[in-house]
Amino acid sequence: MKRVLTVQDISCLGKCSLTIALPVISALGVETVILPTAVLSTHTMFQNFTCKDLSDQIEPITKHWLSEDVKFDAIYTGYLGTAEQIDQMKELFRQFRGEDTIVFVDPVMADNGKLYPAFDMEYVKKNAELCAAADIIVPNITEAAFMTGMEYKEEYDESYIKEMLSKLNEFGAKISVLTGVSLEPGKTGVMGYDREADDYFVYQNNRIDAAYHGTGDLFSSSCVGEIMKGHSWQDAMRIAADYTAHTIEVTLKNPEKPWYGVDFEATLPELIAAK
Ligand code: PXL
Repeated sequence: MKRVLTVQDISCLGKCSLTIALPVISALGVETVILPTAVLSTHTMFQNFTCKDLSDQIEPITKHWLSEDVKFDAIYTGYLGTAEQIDQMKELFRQFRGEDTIVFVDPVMADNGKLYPAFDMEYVKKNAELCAAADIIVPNITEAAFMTGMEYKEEYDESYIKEMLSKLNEFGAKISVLTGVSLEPGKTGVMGYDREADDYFVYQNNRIDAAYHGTGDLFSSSCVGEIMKGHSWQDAMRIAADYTAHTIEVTLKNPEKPWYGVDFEATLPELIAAK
């Protein structure tokens, strides 16, 4: 069985980060090892959330794993709390990256043109360094605009996305993917660039007019799981994009839906069956 390490926070209530990554990747038949970076009462879109930073646990936990000679087929990082934790991740990659380990970085820090409340430009710079140490990166357009210094645009054409991908590619990851890319009215999806193959990949599905929290984590987690199942990165992105879009649709139809996250629990069987 493939084994993934995922490093992100636990938002106890909120359906994001580890409370999505653990069930989704496990459901795909992949052992999921977790390293929580912080425990929050809820994600940061709630008011008055509590937060306990766990940076001081990273070294003892990883040291123990090293003594147990633990290996990972993939390492997937998502929301991290501090610039210091990003440095800890770079060290963790060095310690646990085997010849075939895939390092997947989702530089979660911003959306809709704005940084999340906890972050500043120092954190952006650190995230760009983390992307440089990855094999696959999946920023959204806002995160990529911050990291590349390009202007954030809501209206754009393919040349803007290609320029952004080219600047991301300069960081050094093998595969750079932009999420939330809309190349036709009414559509949204991903566009990626594979440096070794010098090849672009575009996948668009119908745009649903709703912004839900945790959908980026759902996309990344299903993508990592599908890659571990043996899919190419392009097929994994397609399956993950379809699954995320369909989950938003299903959530919208639920009269009792929570405002803070999507009903991925209802659609997991579809992901497991997806080809
Ligand atoms: O879904 C991204 C995410 C993860 N974890 C925490 C968050 C957010 C987005 O705001 O607040 C704690």
